[in-house]
Amino acid sequence: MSDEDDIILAELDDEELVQQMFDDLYDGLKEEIEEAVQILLERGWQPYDILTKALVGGMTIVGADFRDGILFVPEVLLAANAMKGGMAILKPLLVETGAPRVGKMVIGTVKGDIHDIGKNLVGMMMEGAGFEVVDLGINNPVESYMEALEKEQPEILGMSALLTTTMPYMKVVIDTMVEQGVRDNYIVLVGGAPLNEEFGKAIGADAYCRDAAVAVETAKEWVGRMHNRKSA
Ligand code: B12
Repeated sequence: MSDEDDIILAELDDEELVQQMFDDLYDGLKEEIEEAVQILLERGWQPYDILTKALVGGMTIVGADFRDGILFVPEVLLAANAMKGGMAILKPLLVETGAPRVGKMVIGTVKGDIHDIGKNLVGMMMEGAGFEVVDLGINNPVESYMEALEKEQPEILGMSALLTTTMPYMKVVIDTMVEQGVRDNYIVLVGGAPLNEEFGKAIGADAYCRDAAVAVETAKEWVGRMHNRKSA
């Protein structure tokens, strides 16, 4: 094509390419995002840096314009789809092979909520750190969590919520765990943009994690403590 807008990604320097990825993510251009991710990998970028600097960075811009009514659901879905394309390339690279199993996590987005990008990112990073991850997907009622805990016997339960209207559902799950006498058998980690530490404490979670990197650190710390407690 001789279109003057037709940019050749491989000819951009790193900074320009990341800027272009912000634009392409904004426009929901999955193939371009995938190509750019490959280029950055070839240039020696760490998968985690591509994820956080280019993909999450771009999604932050999308998020701001969605909030301000400049973008609408269909556009954001396309952006999310483009982001997932990039994440799919990075996933096997973030998931180290042969890493000793550190623990197991069941993770899912709560009932009424279909946001899953953040949850998927946490799952990927946890796998990369050597955890086995069982992903329950989106829109999970309390029953799915309880069944999965019983069946999978993980050390950790992770819940994600992106809406102020769905985040209180995390408490429904924790209260049910308490009622059934199993709360103390698990480490409960919660996350999602509208949450904060105070909310995590108020609903009885063990920790709120603001991002996937903190989730990994927190999970390792708590699993270490749990094992020490069991062997004491
Ligand atoms: C993408 C998106 C969508 C996409 C979701 C696609 C998908 N597959 O996920 C679509 C278009 C479907 C969507 C729909 C809606 N959305 Co929306 N969406 C977003 C957006 C722009 C980005 C979210 C995202 O993916 N962020 C990137 C990831 C990487 O970040 P993250 O999710 O926060 O996750 C990180 C941390 O929070 C943490 N974390 C997350 N989960 C967990 C779990 C655990 C266990 C741990 C430890 C950590 C952790 O780690 C993650 C990685 O670092 C946000 C804006 C925003 N600022 O968040 C709005 C936003 C969340 N959406 C919003 C709204 C209102 C909606 C709709 C109701 C819109 C509508 N009118 O229909 C619907 C709701 C549908 C539903 N029932 O769930 C509002 C919520 C406002 C509120 N106060 O509740 C927001 C804040 C936008 C806004 N400002 O208005 N949305």
